[in-house]
Amino acid sequence: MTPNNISLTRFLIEEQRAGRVNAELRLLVEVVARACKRISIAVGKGALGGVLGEAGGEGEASINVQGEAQKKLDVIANDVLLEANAWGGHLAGLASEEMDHSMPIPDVYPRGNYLLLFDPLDGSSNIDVNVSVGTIFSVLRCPEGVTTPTDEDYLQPGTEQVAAGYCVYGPQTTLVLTVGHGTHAFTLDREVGSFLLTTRGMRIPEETKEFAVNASNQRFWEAPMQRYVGDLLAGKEGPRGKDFNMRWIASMVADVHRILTRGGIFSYPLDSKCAPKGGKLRLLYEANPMSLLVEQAGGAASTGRQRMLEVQPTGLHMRVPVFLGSKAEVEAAVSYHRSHDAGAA
Ligand code: AHM
Ligand code: MG
Repeated sequence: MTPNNISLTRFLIEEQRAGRVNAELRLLVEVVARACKRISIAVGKGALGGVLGEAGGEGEASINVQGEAQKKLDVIANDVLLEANAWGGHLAGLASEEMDHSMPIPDVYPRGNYLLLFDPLDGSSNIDVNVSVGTIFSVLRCPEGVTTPTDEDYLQPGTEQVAAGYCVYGPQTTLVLTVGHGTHAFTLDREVGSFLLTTRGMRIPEETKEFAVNASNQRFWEAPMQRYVGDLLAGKEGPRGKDFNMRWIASMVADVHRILTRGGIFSYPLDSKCAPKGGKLRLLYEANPMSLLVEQAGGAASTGRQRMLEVQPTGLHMRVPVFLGSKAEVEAAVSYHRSHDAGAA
């Protein structure tokens, strides 16, 4: 039950009255939320909708700009978001994890002042096994005087985001949103078809006893990460003096949703396999929007060496190491990197 029956629409109108969003940004968020409802329906149909498996014809997998085989639902979710956002007049352009380059809004439609970036279906390796996946999005201002934005116009640090969010398609479909004034969760009422506010002002506990990492990469990690996780695993008897629990869903959206709900630290560190690319996760489509949501809920986000939101992007598909979640634990992970680097220097 929602305490006040506040729909996303009403929430945004109240934010607009309070001067925290303008009409254009309100429309933008509503359009993204509507697209997420459509994606949620497609994900929910699974095998019945013929949407499972890889995109492309028999024997010819469709490969995206990341060099990864696309799932059918990756392509469907991308198309839904492109189609929904093209015509409303609120955007100047869009960029997607699934597309080589950004796309200006077609000339036939009016262009607005915002840029929308998204990972249409994050964690898509989980689709076929019926585990939660999600959509992540980030909103930037189109630079002053630019009418036809190109890739360079999207290379803004995360501090410039005016809104960010994700929608997790799990047992419930939940949209988590920030417009820079707290992080709020809305659950999809499937009978009514609208998102209802279920948590206003999410807060991540500062301390935690839970960490998330793909431990199968352990032998490829850098020395400070080896030491950090070694100390977590040593538990009560080790230098941290407490036992830690571990969780790894392999869907960033689902792992971050757990952390926003009950605390924890999420990490995808640098390892020798992903080092040539800079990391595994993408700065603009994954790390930045999640970092803004986490900071707005009282948590912290870092590459291990720098506050995530201050990283200057050098490319649309730039990758970074990621540590985010409960503030004290992120600071602990950062301190292992700091002392390692100081020793090395
Ligand atoms: P994707 O955008 O191609 O789905 O990849 C991102 C996902 C994250 O959701 C998740 O945290 C990570 O990749 C899982 O990686 P791994 O399979 O190495 O554990
Ligand atoms: Mg992703």
